[in-house]
Amino acid sequence: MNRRYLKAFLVAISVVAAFVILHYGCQESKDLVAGDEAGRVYVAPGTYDEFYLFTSGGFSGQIGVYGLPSGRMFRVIPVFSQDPEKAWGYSEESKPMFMTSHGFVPWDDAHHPKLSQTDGIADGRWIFINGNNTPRVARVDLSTFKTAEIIEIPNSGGNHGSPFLTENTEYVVASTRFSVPIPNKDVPLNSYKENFKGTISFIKVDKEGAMNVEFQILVPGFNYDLAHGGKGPSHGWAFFTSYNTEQANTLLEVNASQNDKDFIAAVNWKKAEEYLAQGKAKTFNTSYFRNYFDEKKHMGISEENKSVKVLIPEECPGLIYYLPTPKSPHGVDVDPTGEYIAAGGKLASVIVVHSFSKMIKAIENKEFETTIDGIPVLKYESVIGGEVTNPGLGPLHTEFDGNGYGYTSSFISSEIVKWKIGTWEVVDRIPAYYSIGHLCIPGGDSRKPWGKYVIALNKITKDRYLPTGPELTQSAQLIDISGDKMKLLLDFPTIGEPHYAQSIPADILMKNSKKIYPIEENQHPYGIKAEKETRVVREGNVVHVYMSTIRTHFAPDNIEGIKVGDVVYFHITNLEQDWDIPHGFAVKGMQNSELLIMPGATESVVWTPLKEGVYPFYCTDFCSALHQEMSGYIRVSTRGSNVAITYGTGK
Ligand code: RUQ
Ligand code: CUA
Repeated sequence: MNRRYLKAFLVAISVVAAFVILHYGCQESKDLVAGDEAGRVYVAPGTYDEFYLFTSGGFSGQIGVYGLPSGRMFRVIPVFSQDPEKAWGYSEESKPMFMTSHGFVPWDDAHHPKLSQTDGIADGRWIFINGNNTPRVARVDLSTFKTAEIIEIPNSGGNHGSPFLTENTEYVVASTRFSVPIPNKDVPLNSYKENFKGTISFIKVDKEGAMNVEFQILVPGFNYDLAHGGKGPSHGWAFFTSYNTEQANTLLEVNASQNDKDFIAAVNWKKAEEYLAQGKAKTFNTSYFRNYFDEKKHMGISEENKSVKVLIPEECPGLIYYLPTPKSPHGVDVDPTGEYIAAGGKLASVIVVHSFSKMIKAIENKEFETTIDGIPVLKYESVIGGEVTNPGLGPLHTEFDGNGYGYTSSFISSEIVKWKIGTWEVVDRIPAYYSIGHLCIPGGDSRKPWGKYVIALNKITKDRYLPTGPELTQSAQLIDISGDKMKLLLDFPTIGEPHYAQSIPADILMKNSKKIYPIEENQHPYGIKAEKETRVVREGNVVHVYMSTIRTHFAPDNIEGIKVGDVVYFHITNLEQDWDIPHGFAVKGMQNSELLIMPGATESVVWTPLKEGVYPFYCTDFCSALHQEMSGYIRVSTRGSNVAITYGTGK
């Protein structure tokens, strides 16, 4: 072999070797790194050491996914807000998920993630979360970590008390934060007392997870704040806090803090089902959207609903009762046995714990103080199970450890207070840095808490982190609760403002995690199954590009014949069938986000070129050694040009 050939041969060999090492070697180490990053310690089922933590993004509208005990963030799941990283709300397929009766609403304020449950225990199928501002509930599929459905709530002025569940995820419940005229109409604001009403909604969830607003209950015009479903003996009931029973419509900080007690509404939803079956519900005309993502078509689908069934308490005795509760209550939390219902009175000096069995007796004995709009108000002394004294200032939320203790967050005194169920004595307290809102124990609102940790979800961090301009990070704190004394283990920052969070053993979710979308199941109307099906089709001034990606090229990667003002749809199918090999797509000057297409999926993005010229496009996800080569060109000609459509790769 002469030297020139030898050299060429060696170069060829090393290119191939480098390709093989980078291409496959890289993938291997990527898997390893992913394992390390999770701080993963494999444990036998039942003895859980590792958890997922799902935090609400608050004003970011999304869900943050963290590992525990590391506190490291793995992912942001886009829900109510557009996310250009994942083209959520930018791709043609995801846009329908943002449809509401107010049009396309690309943001919301998300407060309460809630894991689906079976027999009162988190089962790992889905996580629900509320949109507080434009009343909505979303369902995220935990096999894909992707938003699968968003349903709007009609006749609601804001969806804070949501999305809490009944024991077997029969219903997601929701209550209106702000009362409004129902149906909504143009009235003077000072006609609040006569015109404004609240609603409590029960959203049915079917086996596949599909949601439907089954019925609503029309309630007095208070502010409804939080909720929880009953469990065990109290299964069949759901509990909702209210404040502003003064019915003020201005300067609520003063005017809604007058009454000594507001109410927890206890709703007997089994009774509601009977009334529905008897045809007692009124049909209200309204408009609300249900949007769901079809995993086979890879397509969001939007439907408008035009009516909802409404029950009126006056016509439905036994449907709903009020439990007097001091003072502007916020959280309402049911203990693992289902007997105790703890209320966090923002301005109260005690944590009030109602007894479910006493409530049932009081109802049987008609121990009523009064009746409001057909809703009997039970006597406080008749329903009270106990009071935790000295709970700190501003008690908000309670979670349980399954060993007989409640843990309550106190916002003003910025601490977690641990108390014993039954004796109501405070046994421990730990400061939170700073201004704790919600708190979360893995399974801590279920029938079987996993315990081990409590996570404090803090509003303010002051001096705990490096400054980042006018706004500082929000944070969570991990606290060990396995011993008698709570022990602070770790601070970690969170995305957006964490309101509530939910946590579940990692093993339960890991085994269901989806790795790819099988290409043979891809039913996207613009999807393709193989590279030979790629094509560019002109229909007037609309151009459909059926494109494929696979390491490491696009097909087609050269396109000519596009004209200024064309509406160009890129429908890109990722033909990969390997885990964790998405490809990205971005065009210079495209007035849109990138696409990030999962293995086996099809996604579309629309572009209207405004100027003639040549436009590069490329893959945005570093997918392999030759990722930088994964690119192409589009030639855009003037509107009147007669350049024909041509396309290809490697021609
Ligand atoms: S809230 S900090 Cu929006 Cu659940 Cu209580
Ligand atoms: Cu495909 Cu980078």
